[in-house]
Amino acid sequence: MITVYSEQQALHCNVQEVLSGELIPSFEVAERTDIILRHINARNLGPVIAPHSFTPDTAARVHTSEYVEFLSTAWQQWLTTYPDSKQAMPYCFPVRGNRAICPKHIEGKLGFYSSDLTAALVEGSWQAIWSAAECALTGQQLIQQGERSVFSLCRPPGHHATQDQMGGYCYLNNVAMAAQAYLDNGCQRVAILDVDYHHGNGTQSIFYDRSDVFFTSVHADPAWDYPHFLGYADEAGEGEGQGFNLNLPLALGSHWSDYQPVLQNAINAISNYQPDVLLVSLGLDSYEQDPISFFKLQSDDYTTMGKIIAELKLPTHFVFEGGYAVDALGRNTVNVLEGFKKFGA
Ligand code: Q9C
Ligand code: ZN
Repeated sequence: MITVYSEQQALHCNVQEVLSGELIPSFEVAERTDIILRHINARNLGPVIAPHSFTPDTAARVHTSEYVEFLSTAWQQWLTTYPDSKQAMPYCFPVRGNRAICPKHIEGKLGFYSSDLTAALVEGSWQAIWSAAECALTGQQLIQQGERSVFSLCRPPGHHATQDQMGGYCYLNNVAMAAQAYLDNGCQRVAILDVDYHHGNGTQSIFYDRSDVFFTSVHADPAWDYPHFLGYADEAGEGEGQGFNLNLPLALGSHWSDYQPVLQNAINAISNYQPDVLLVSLGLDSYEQDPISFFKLQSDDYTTMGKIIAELKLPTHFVFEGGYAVDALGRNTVNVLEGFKKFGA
């Protein structure tokens, strides 16, 4: 299996987040992809290649062009206002009863284009964000050229990013950009399976009123964990998209024995949809030792997860999302990919 990875992604570093009332170093660190690369090489998963170049207008297929323009220029705008600052972070948001007008001041713009205080921008962020998108889009090209499976080792992750909001460590929605690119290049139907511990609220909202992308997600009950305001079981899609969104929330504390039958429901729904290609939002934060999450999956369970996904016998494009137990992240990620490779085909 080919892995697509860019060293530029490490330029998004030394970021802080607000967690439990404190400003702390972000759990979303560059070491996450380093350890995965080490395991990919040690276990001979396959070649690791750099992404091809794409122009930012590709992002405007799923994001607003104003948001993409903002992301690419926000750091410079922030520095003009706060010359010695190391990090741009929002503090004020357009909430219930507010106007949907983008302010002129950078501080207002940051809030307008954010959903929370866990997606700060630093000097190298845009280069990393765009490189991650290129990793996803290069994976899409490889699959459409005939590869049966590809791993886009994207960082920062993407599934919490909506049409025009960053949040949850996410800026551009890598998996959504890839899904749109499949459709723009001849596919009729794309399925997205999101196994990150957190609901993929950004991906869901981007495709919520469409039938050409089927989104299904197994995640922590939003009544009890992030992203808090989306991810309930009754969100089934709207308009044309009615019936093409399937949320499968699980209680905090769920083990593989709880997870596996629900994952199988998602797999059956994907099979019925008969997509041309399967995208997997591959988050490993369902692991028992994850520092910010509350499922109880063990390392061997990820091998089984890969095997279950392989049973669909679809061209499969894995896109990396969350997972913060850094020491085990390489093992767990490659377990999924190896499980897919060994038991699939
Ligand atoms: N107490 C991804 O996994 N903080 N993002 C939640 C809950 C934000 C996770 C804190 C977690 C974002 C891609
Ligand atoms: Zn997550």
